[in-house]
Amino acid sequence: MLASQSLVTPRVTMPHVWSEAQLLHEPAGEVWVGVRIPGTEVPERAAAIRDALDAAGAPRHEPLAVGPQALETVHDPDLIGYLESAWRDWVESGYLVEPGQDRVVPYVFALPGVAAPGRIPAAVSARAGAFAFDTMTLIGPGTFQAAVAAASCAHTAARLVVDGADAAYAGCRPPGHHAGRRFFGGSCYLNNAALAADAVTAGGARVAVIDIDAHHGNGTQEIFYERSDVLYASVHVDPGAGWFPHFAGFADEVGTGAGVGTNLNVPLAPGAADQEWLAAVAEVVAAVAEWNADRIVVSLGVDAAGEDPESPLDVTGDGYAAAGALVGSLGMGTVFVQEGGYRLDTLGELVVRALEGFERERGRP
Ligand code: SP5
Ligand code: ZN
Repeated sequence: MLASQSLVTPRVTMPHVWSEAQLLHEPAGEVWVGVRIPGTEVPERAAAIRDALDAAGAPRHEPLAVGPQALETVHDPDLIGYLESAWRDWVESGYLVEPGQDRVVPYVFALPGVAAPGRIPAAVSARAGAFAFDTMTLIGPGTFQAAVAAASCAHTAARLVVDGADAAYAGCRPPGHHAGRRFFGGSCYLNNAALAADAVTAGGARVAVIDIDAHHGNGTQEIFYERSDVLYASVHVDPGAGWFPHFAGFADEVGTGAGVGTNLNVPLAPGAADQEWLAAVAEVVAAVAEWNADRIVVSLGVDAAGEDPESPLDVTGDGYAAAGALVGSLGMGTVFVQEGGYRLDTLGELVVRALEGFERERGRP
Protein backbone atom coordinates (compact mmCIF):
# COMPACT_ATOMS: atom_id res chain seq x y z
CA MET A 1 0.00 0.00 0.00
CA LEU A 2 1.26 3.46 -0.85
CA ALA A 3 2.30 5.62 2.07
CA SER A 4 -0.28 8.24 1.08
CA GLN A 5 -3.15 5.78 1.41
CA SER A 6 -4.88 5.43 4.70
CA LEU A 7 -4.18 2.27 6.66
CA VAL A 8 -7.24 2.93 8.77
CA THR A 9 -10.51 1.26 7.83
CA PRO A 10 -12.99 4.03 6.93
CA ARG A 11 -15.55 4.64 9.62
CA VAL A 12 -17.94 6.30 7.17
CA THR A 13 -18.26 5.11 3.56
CA MET A 14 -21.24 7.10 2.24
CA PRO A 15 -20.51 10.11 0.00
CA HIS A 16 -20.03 13.43 1.75
CA VAL A 17 -21.28 16.28 -0.42
CA TRP A 18 -19.45 19.46 0.46
CA SER A 19 -18.68 22.89 -1.01
CA GLU A 20 -16.08 25.31 0.34
CA ALA A 21 -18.41 28.15 -0.77
CA GLN A 22 -20.47 27.39 2.31
CA LEU A 23 -17.77 29.06 4.40
CA LEU A 24 -18.47 32.43 2.72
CA HIS A 25 -21.39 33.17 5.05
CA GLU A 26 -20.09 35.19 8.01
CA PRO A 27 -23.12 36.18 10.07
CA ALA A 28 -20.87 38.23 12.40
CA GLY A 29 -23.13 37.62 15.37
CA GLU A 30 -26.86 37.72 15.93
CA VAL A 31 -29.22 40.31 17.33
CA TRP A 32 -30.96 38.85 20.35
CA VAL A 33 -33.39 40.93 22.45
CA GLY A 34 -32.06 43.92 20.52
CA VAL A 35 -28.42 43.30 21.38
CA ARG A 36 -25.71 42.13 18.98
CA ILE A 37 -24.12 39.05 20.56
CA PRO A 38 -21.55 36.61 19.16
CA GLY A 39 -23.24 34.13 16.85
CA THR A 40 -23.15 30.36 17.19
CA GLU A 41 -23.71 29.45 13.54
CA VAL A 42 -20.09 30.17 12.58
CA PRO A 43 -18.10 28.91 9.57
CA GLU A 44 -15.84 26.92 11.92
CA ARG A 45 -18.78 24.55 12.49
CA ALA A 46 -18.79 23.42 8.90
CA ALA A 47 -15.02 23.12 8.77
CA ALA A 48 -15.04 20.96 11.92
CA ILE A 49 -17.60 18.59 10.42
CA ARG A 50 -15.72 18.51 7.10
CA ASP A 51 -12.48 17.61 8.86
CA ALA A 52 -14.10 14.90 11.02
CA LEU A 53 -15.64 13.26 7.94
CA ASP A 54 -12.34 13.46 6.07
CA ALA A 55 -10.64 11.77 9.02
CA ALA A 56 -13.39 9.12 9.07
CA GLY A 57 -12.70 8.35 5.40
CA ALA A 58 -15.98 9.53 3.86
CA PRO A 59 -15.41 10.23 0.14
CA ARG A 60 -16.04 13.86 -0.76
CA HIS A 61 -18.29 14.96 -3.62
CA GLU A 62 -18.61 18.45 -5.08
CA PRO A 63 -22.25 19.51 -5.53
CA LEU A 64 -23.81 20.51 -8.82
CA ALA A 65 -25.14 24.07 -8.55
CA VAL A 66 -28.86 24.11 -7.90
CA GLY A 67 -30.83 26.50 -10.08
CA PRO A 68 -33.87 28.70 -9.42
CA GLN A 69 -36.21 26.07 -10.85
CA ALA A 70 -35.25 23.52 -8.17
CA LEU A 71 -35.26 26.16 -5.43
CA GLU A 72 -38.76 27.22 -6.47
CA THR A 73 -40.08 23.72 -5.75
CA VAL A 74 -39.91 24.64 -2.05
CA HIS A 75 -39.55 28.45 -1.94
CA ASP A 76 -41.52 31.45 -3.15
CA PRO A 77 -39.59 33.28 -5.88
CA ASP A 78 -40.00 36.48 -3.82
CA LEU A 79 -37.96 34.97 -0.94
CA ILE A 80 -35.23 33.75 -3.29
CA GLY A 81 -35.11 37.13 -5.03
CA TYR A 82 -35.00 38.95 -1.72
CA LEU A 83 -32.12 36.85 -0.37
CA GLU A 84 -30.24 37.28 -3.63
CA SER A 85 -30.48 41.08 -3.62
CA ALA A 86 -30.62 41.91 0.11
CA TRP A 87 -26.92 42.52 0.72
CA ARG A 88 -26.34 44.59 -2.43
CA ASP A 89 -29.43 46.73 -1.73
CA TRP A 90 -28.33 47.24 1.89
CA VAL A 91 -24.90 48.46 0.80
CA GLU A 92 -26.32 50.69 -1.93
CA SER A 93 -28.75 52.25 0.53
CA GLY A 94 -25.83 53.32 2.70
CA TYR A 95 -26.76 51.50 5.92
CA LEU A 96 -23.14 50.39 6.41
CA VAL A 97 -22.30 54.05 7.01
CA GLU A 98 -25.54 55.47 8.43
CA PRO A 99 -26.58 54.12 10.94
CA GLY A 100 -23.46 51.93 10.73
CA GLN A 101 -25.03 48.47 10.51
CA ASP A 102 -22.74 45.95 8.77
CA ARG A 103 -25.36 43.25 8.36
CA VAL A 104 -28.94 43.19 7.07
CA VAL A 105 -31.26 43.17 10.12
CA PRO A 106 -35.05 43.58 10.11
CA TYR A 107 -36.74 46.29 12.18
CA VAL A 108 -40.43 45.81 11.32
CA PHE A 109 -42.28 42.52 10.85
CA ALA A 110 -45.07 41.59 8.44
CA LEU A 111 -47.39 39.95 10.96
CA PRO A 112 -50.91 39.01 9.85
CA GLY A 113 -53.04 42.16 10.06
CA VAL A 114 -49.99 44.40 9.75
CA ALA A 115 -49.24 43.50 6.15
CA ALA A 116 -51.35 42.33 3.27
CA PRO A 117 -50.11 38.89 2.23
CA GLY A 118 -47.21 39.25 -0.19
CA ARG A 119 -46.58 42.97 0.39
CA ILE A 120 -42.90 43.92 -0.04
CA PRO A 121 -41.93 47.34 1.36
CA ALA A 122 -40.30 49.99 -0.83
CA ALA A 123 -37.73 50.87 1.86
CA VAL A 124 -34.74 48.54 1.96
CA SER A 125 -34.60 49.03 5.75
CA ALA A 126 -38.10 47.54 6.02
CA ARG A 127 -37.84 44.85 3.37
CA ALA A 128 -36.20 42.19 5.56
CA GLY A 129 -39.32 42.27 7.74
CA ALA A 130 -41.41 40.88 4.88
CA PHE A 131 -39.46 37.62 5.09
CA ALA A 132 -37.53 37.31 8.39
CA PHE A 133 -39.22 35.95 11.51
CA ASP A 134 -36.37 36.86 13.86
CA THR A 135 -33.50 39.33 14.26
CA MET A 136 -30.86 36.63 14.67
CA THR A 137 -30.42 35.58 11.07
CA LEU A 138 -28.20 38.26 9.61
CA ILE A 139 -27.31 38.68 5.96
CA GLY A 140 -23.79 39.63 4.87
CA PRO A 141 -21.77 39.66 1.65
CA GLY A 142 -21.39 35.86 1.30
CA THR A 143 -24.69 34.74 2.75
CA PHE A 144 -26.65 34.06 -0.43
CA GLN A 145 -23.75 32.32 -2.16
CA ALA A 146 -23.22 30.06 0.88
CA ALA A 147 -26.94 29.34 1.24
CA VAL A 148 -27.18 28.32 -2.43
CA ALA A 149 -24.07 26.15 -2.00
CA ALA A 150 -25.67 24.43 1.00
CA ALA A 151 -28.88 23.90 -0.98
CA SER A 152 -26.78 22.50 -3.81
CA CYS A 153 -25.15 20.00 -1.46
CA ALA A 154 -28.56 18.78 -0.30
CA HIS A 155 -29.87 18.55 -3.84
CA THR A 156 -26.81 16.65 -5.07
CA ALA A 157 -26.99 14.20 -2.13
CA ALA A 158 -30.65 13.63 -2.99
CA ARG A 159 -29.76 12.93 -6.64
CA LEU A 160 -27.16 10.35 -5.53
CA VAL A 161 -29.85 8.49 -3.57
CA VAL A 162 -32.41 8.74 -6.39
CA ASP A 163 -29.72 7.28 -8.66
CA GLY A 164 -29.34 4.28 -6.37
CA ALA A 165 -26.92 5.16 -3.56
CA ASP A 166 -27.96 3.59 -0.26
CA ALA A 167 -27.18 6.84 1.56
CA ALA A 168 -25.49 10.21 1.15
CA TYR A 169 -24.57 12.98 3.58
CA ALA A 170 -24.85 16.68 2.70
CA GLY A 171 -22.63 18.87 4.90
CA CYS A 172 -25.03 21.79 4.66
CA ARG A 173 -24.17 25.13 6.21
CA PRO A 174 -25.92 27.49 6.76
CA PRO A 175 -28.60 25.07 8.02
CA GLY A 176 -32.12 25.09 6.63
CA HIS A 177 -34.97 23.58 8.62
CA HIS A 178 -36.29 26.88 10.04
CA ALA A 179 -36.68 28.40 6.55
CA GLY A 180 -40.20 28.13 5.14
CA ARG A 181 -41.73 28.66 1.73
CA ARG A 182 -41.61 32.44 2.10
CA PHE A 183 -39.75 33.09 5.36
CA PHE A 184 -36.28 32.74 6.87
CA GLY A 185 -34.90 32.70 10.41
CA GLY A 186 -33.22 30.56 13.05
CA SER A 187 -29.85 30.85 11.23
CA CYS A 188 -31.53 29.34 8.13
CA TYR A 189 -32.10 30.97 4.71
CA LEU A 190 -32.98 28.18 2.25
CA ASN A 191 -34.46 24.87 3.38
CA ASN A 192 -31.87 22.27 2.39
CA ALA A 193 -33.76 19.27 3.80
CA ALA A 194 -37.01 20.29 2.09
CA LEU A 195 -35.20 20.62 -1.21
CA ALA A 196 -33.72 17.13 -0.74
CA ALA A 197 -37.12 15.73 0.27
CA ASP A 198 -38.85 17.20 -2.76
CA ALA A 199 -36.07 15.86 -5.00
CA VAL A 200 -36.39 12.32 -3.66
CA THR A 201 -40.15 12.24 -4.31
CA ALA A 202 -38.95 11.60 -7.90
CA GLY A 203 -40.86 8.74 -9.49
CA GLY A 204 -43.75 9.19 -7.06
CA ALA A 205 -41.87 8.04 -3.95
CA ARG A 206 -43.33 8.67 -0.50
CA VAL A 207 -40.75 10.52 1.55
CA ALA A 208 -40.35 10.88 5.30
CA VAL A 209 -38.29 13.70 6.80
CA ILE A 210 -36.98 12.62 10.19
CA ASP A 211 -35.79 15.73 12.04
CA ILE A 212 -33.59 15.02 15.06
CA ASP A 213 -32.15 18.52 15.45
CA ALA A 214 -32.77 19.77 19.00
CA HIS A 215 -35.16 22.40 17.62
CA HIS A 216 -38.40 21.92 15.76
CA GLY A 217 -38.03 22.41 12.00
CA ASN A 218 -40.86 24.88 11.63
CA GLY A 219 -39.85 25.72 8.06
CA THR A 220 -39.88 22.12 6.85
CA GLN A 221 -43.20 21.55 8.62
CA GLU A 222 -44.74 24.59 6.92
CA ILE A 223 -43.47 23.65 3.45
CA PHE A 224 -45.00 20.15 3.58
CA TYR A 225 -47.98 20.79 5.87
CA GLU A 226 -50.56 20.24 3.13
CA ARG A 227 -48.71 17.51 1.24
CA SER A 228 -49.76 13.87 1.52
CA ASP A 229 -46.61 12.45 -0.10
CA VAL A 230 -44.15 13.87 2.46
CA LEU A 231 -44.31 12.95 6.14
CA TYR A 232 -42.54 15.39 8.46
CA ALA A 233 -41.65 13.82 11.82
CA SER A 234 -39.60 15.66 14.45
CA VAL A 235 -38.13 15.07 17.91
CA HIS A 236 -37.19 18.33 19.64
CA VAL A 237 -37.19 20.30 22.84
CA ASP A 238 -40.72 21.41 23.74
CA PRO A 239 -41.49 24.92 22.48
CA GLY A 240 -44.14 25.02 25.20
CA ALA A 241 -41.32 24.91 27.75
CA GLY A 242 -39.93 28.14 26.29
CA TRP A 243 -37.65 26.98 23.50
CA PHE A 244 -36.99 28.17 19.96
CA PRO A 245 -38.80 28.33 17.50
CA HIS A 246 -41.43 29.15 20.17
CA PHE A 247 -44.48 29.28 17.86
CA ALA A 248 -44.44 25.79 16.35
CA GLY A 249 -43.48 22.22 17.18
CA PHE A 250 -46.46 21.28 19.32
CA ALA A 251 -47.90 17.76 19.35
CA ASP A 252 -51.31 18.93 18.07
CA GLU A 253 -49.85 20.09 14.73
CA VAL A 254 -50.82 17.14 12.52
CA GLY A 255 -51.04 18.63 9.00
CA THR A 256 -53.93 20.16 7.09
CA GLY A 257 -56.06 19.36 4.04
CA ALA A 258 -54.56 16.47 2.08
CA GLY A 259 -51.65 16.51 4.55
CA VAL A 260 -53.68 15.61 7.65
CA GLY A 261 -51.81 12.80 9.40
CA THR A 262 -48.49 13.54 7.66
CA ASN A 263 -46.99 15.73 10.40
CA LEU A 264 -45.74 14.30 13.68
CA ASN A 265 -44.19 16.34 16.49
CA VAL A 266 -42.69 14.67 19.56
CA PRO A 267 -41.67 17.46 21.97
CA LEU A 268 -39.39 16.55 24.88
CA ALA A 269 -38.89 18.21 28.25
CA PRO A 270 -35.68 20.19 28.76
CA GLY A 271 -33.04 17.88 30.25
CA ALA A 272 -34.17 14.81 28.33
CA ALA A 273 -31.22 12.44 27.87
CA ASP A 274 -30.48 9.35 25.74
CA GLN A 275 -33.24 7.15 27.13
CA GLU A 276 -36.15 9.55 26.51
CA TRP A 277 -34.66 10.98 23.33
CA LEU A 278 -34.08 7.55 21.78
CA ALA A 279 -37.58 6.42 22.79
CA ALA A 280 -38.92 9.43 20.88
CA VAL A 281 -36.67 8.72 17.86
CA ALA A 282 -37.90 5.09 17.93
CA GLU A 283 -41.52 6.34 18.01
CA VAL A 284 -40.89 8.49 14.95
CA VAL A 285 -39.08 5.67 13.12
CA ALA A 286 -42.00 3.31 13.85
CA ALA A 287 -44.43 5.90 12.48
CA VAL A 288 -42.34 6.26 9.33
CA ALA A 289 -42.33 2.48 8.82
CA GLU A 290 -46.08 2.31 9.44
CA TRP A 291 -46.68 5.09 6.89
CA ASN A 292 -44.83 3.06 4.23
CA ALA A 293 -42.23 5.63 3.29
CA ASP A 294 -40.03 4.80 0.30
CA ARG A 295 -37.15 7.17 1.02
CA ILE A 296 -35.85 9.07 4.03
CA VAL A 297 -34.35 12.51 4.57
CA VAL A 298 -32.76 13.02 7.99
CA SER A 299 -32.44 16.56 9.31
CA LEU A 300 -29.34 15.74 11.30
CA GLY A 301 -28.75 18.41 13.89
CA VAL A 302 -26.37 17.44 16.67
CA ASP A 303 -27.38 20.27 19.00
CA ALA A 304 -29.33 17.86 21.25
CA ALA A 305 -25.93 16.88 22.66
CA GLY A 306 -25.17 17.62 26.29
CA GLU A 307 -23.77 21.12 26.87
CA ASP A 308 -24.65 22.41 23.44
CA PRO A 309 -25.06 26.18 23.93
CA GLU A 310 -28.38 26.27 22.03
CA SER A 311 -30.34 23.45 23.66
CA PRO A 312 -31.06 21.87 27.05
CA LEU A 313 -31.13 18.25 25.86
CA ASP A 314 -28.47 15.81 27.04
CA VAL A 315 -27.78 13.29 24.27
CA THR A 316 -24.41 11.47 24.08
CA GLY A 317 -22.30 10.19 21.19
CA ASP A 318 -23.65 6.71 21.87
CA GLY A 319 -27.13 8.22 21.61
CA TYR A 320 -26.37 9.60 18.14
CA ALA A 321 -24.94 6.24 17.04
CA ALA A 322 -28.12 4.51 18.28
CA ALA A 323 -30.31 7.07 16.47
CA GLY A 324 -28.35 6.43 13.26
CA ALA A 325 -28.94 2.69 13.71
CA LEU A 326 -32.68 3.25 14.25
CA VAL A 327 -32.89 5.17 10.97
CA GLY A 328 -30.76 2.50 9.28
CA SER A 329 -33.17 -0.20 10.42
CA LEU A 330 -35.81 1.26 8.06
CA GLY A 331 -33.75 -0.11 5.15
CA MET A 332 -34.52 2.77 2.80
CA GLY A 333 -32.45 5.12 0.67
CA THR A 334 -31.49 7.91 3.03
CA VAL A 335 -30.25 11.48 2.58
CA PHE A 336 -28.63 13.02 5.64
CA VAL A 337 -28.75 16.82 5.72
CA GLN A 338 -26.76 18.76 8.31
CA GLU A 339 -28.75 21.14 10.51
CA GLY A 340 -27.55 22.58 13.86
CA GLY A 341 -24.91 21.59 16.41
CA TYR A 342 -22.82 24.28 18.05
CA ARG A 343 -20.18 22.65 20.27
CA LEU A 344 -17.13 23.07 18.08
CA ASP A 345 -15.13 20.56 20.13
CA THR A 346 -17.54 17.66 19.61
CA LEU A 347 -19.90 18.28 16.70
CA GLY A 348 -17.72 16.62 14.03
CA GLU A 349 -17.42 13.43 16.03
CA LEU A 350 -21.17 13.42 16.79
CA VAL A 351 -21.97 13.54 13.07
CA VAL A 352 -19.52 10.68 12.45
CA ARG A 353 -21.12 8.64 15.23
CA ALA A 354 -24.61 9.07 13.74
CA LEU A 355 -23.51 8.07 10.22
CA GLU A 356 -21.40 5.20 11.55
CA GLY A 357 -24.37 3.89 13.55
CA PHE A 358 -26.49 3.99 10.38
CA GLU A 359 -23.91 2.15 8.28
CA ARG A 360 -23.21 -0.47 10.92
CA GLU A 361 -26.92 -1.29 11.05
CA ARG A 362 -26.92 -1.57 7.26
CA GLY A 363 -23.85 -3.82 7.24
CA ARG A 364 -21.77 -1.18 5.42
CA PRO A 365 -22.78 -1.72 1.77
C1 SP5 B 1 -30.50 25.30 12.89
C2 SP5 B 1 -30.65 25.60 14.34
O1 SP5 B 1 -30.28 24.80 15.18
N1 SP5 B 1 -31.17 26.79 14.64
C3 SP5 B 1 -31.44 27.06 15.99
C4 SP5 B 1 -31.22 28.44 16.34
C5 SP5 B 1 -31.70 28.65 17.72
N2 SP5 B 1 -31.38 29.93 18.17
C6 SP5 B 1 -32.08 30.26 19.33
C7 SP5 B 1 -31.50 31.44 19.92
C8 SP5 B 1 -32.17 31.76 21.21
C9 SP5 B 1 -31.42 32.83 21.91
N3 SP5 B 1 -30.09 32.43 22.23
C10 SP5 B 1 -29.42 33.46 22.92
C11 SP5 B 1 -28.34 32.93 23.78
C12 SP5 B 1 -27.89 34.00 24.71
N4 SP5 B 1 -26.97 33.50 25.67
ZN1 ZN C 1 -31.18 23.30 16.19
